[in-house]
Amino acid sequence: MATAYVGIGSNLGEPERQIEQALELLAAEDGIELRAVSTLRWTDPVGYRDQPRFLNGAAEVETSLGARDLLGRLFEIERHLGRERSEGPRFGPRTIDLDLLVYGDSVVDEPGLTVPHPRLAERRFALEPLAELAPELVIPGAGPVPALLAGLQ
Ligand code: PH2
Ligand code: MG
Ligand code: MG
Repeated sequence: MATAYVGIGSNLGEPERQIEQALELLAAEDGIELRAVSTLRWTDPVGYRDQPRFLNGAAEVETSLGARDLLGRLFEIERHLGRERSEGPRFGPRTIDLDLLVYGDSVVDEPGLTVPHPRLAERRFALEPLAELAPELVIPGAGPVPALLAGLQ
């Protein structure tokens, strides 16, 4: 079993509803136990500015799946909830985004799988929910969450 953290975001359609559905689907997956969900917060878009604000949060899961299988389930849930990957700008608007932020103490950088998430350390909208769920968490290869947050301007 591994403890993993999933970043959650939505800024199209009905974000509260899509996030609620995503969490229900995640909890229903074989091999995934939903342990905790952070509060959700509205955040200014990062990376591509001309889009609606995001509703962001994070979830802690306990899983018997490997990182790649867990990521595959996250993609399936995104698809199920109407996420279209082929359209729109990079970092653009999305109905639902489930990102594998951290998988145990794994550091992996392979085609199709990078953990910890490559942009986690620079994203307040992902670090703040993580800090709420696991204030002691050390991001493998990057450092403690509070130190990463303190390093952001
Ligand atoms: N996700 C992005 C790009 N920019 N900005 C905020 N505030 N929240 C997000 O979840 C987000 C973003 C790409 O995944
Ligand atoms: Mg994302
Ligand atoms: Mg994503």
